[in-house]
Amino acid sequence: MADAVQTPQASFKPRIFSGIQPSGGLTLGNYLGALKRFVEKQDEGIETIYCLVDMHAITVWQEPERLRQQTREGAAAFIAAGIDPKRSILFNQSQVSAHAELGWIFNCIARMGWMSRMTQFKDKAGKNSENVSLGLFAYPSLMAADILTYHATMVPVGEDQKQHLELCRDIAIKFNNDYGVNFFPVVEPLIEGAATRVMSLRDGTKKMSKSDPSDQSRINLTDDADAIAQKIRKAKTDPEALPSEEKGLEGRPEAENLVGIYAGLSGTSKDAVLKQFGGGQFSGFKAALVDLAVEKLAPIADEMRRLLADPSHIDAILGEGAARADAIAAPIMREVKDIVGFVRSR
Ligand code: AQP
Repeated sequence: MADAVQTPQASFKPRIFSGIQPSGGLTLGNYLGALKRFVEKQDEGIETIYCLVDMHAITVWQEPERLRQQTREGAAAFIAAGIDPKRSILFNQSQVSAHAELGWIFNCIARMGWMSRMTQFKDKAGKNSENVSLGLFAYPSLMAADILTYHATMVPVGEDQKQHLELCRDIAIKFNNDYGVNFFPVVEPLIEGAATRVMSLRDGTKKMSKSDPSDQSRINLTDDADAIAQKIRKAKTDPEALPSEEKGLEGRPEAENLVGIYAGLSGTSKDAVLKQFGGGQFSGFKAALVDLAVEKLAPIADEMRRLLADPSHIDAILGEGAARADAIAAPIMREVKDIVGFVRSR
């Protein structure tokens, strides 16, 4: 997108940043596409910074008390899923001012045309684009700021965020070229695993989303065993038996989705799942998927409930995380201000 020539990259320390919006309760899509992989990256020993992006959440209306609750619930989900707030930095975006400051500078780097091509904006704005917030339009430039204010080099995300990450790369390249510096890394998206795009349980062509009006379309991380079982049993399928190879899933979005969810939860591939279940009916496969989903997700929901009983403990974790995040971001922001030409007292 950026037409300028990229300057050679200085070497940047490997560092991971990613975030999730507290715009509702987290779903199985957030878990398989993002959270589960956040934990894997932490456990690989890479420096990891994870964020509840509450400033992104208010790009669409959020009831203030619900937003607070959802932010704590999101933090509880991170910890219950295996994020250790000592090994990773875990915080909420609005507590570190660098995100907003760099977001504004990037609003002045990114081009209107780049933003207009963002499919997520088009999907979310629909036919109502004159009436949505300016923040929703500028969402990807704040996202670029989230990442680049830490000089993060890798960003684990689900498939739906690929285009935003390409834009983040374009913003870094344009900033570096406009100011003749080699300051921001060109980030690498990490879109990996069998479940990078988990689809709605009611419609295999639509992404599973926390803001879908139908609760039956998703599995929430707070769902209990009964709700998980009921949603999987009712999940849309087709009348054919399961194929024995992955290519047999072509044109069968609901079947592909359930096989992908099984593979994501069990840490295998779709092919491996089909070797085990191919040729069988959905009823048997769904029963196995219920058992697997309950085995993996029920302990997370239990731990979330335990953590949420003490909101002040969660707030303290987020506060400590924010202080650690700020210690990385603030010196980078000072350099940005110098590069841009802002006067600041030393
Ligand atoms: N269905 C999904 N499959 C795989 N990955 C997914 N992610 C979200 N949904 C799926 C990944 O979760 C991370 C956080 O996403 P987000 O909450 O910041 O925003 P989103 O992608 O817009 O998620 P939702 O659930 O659809 O939220 P709403 O409904 O509020 O817009 C990202 O890495 C994303 O890829």
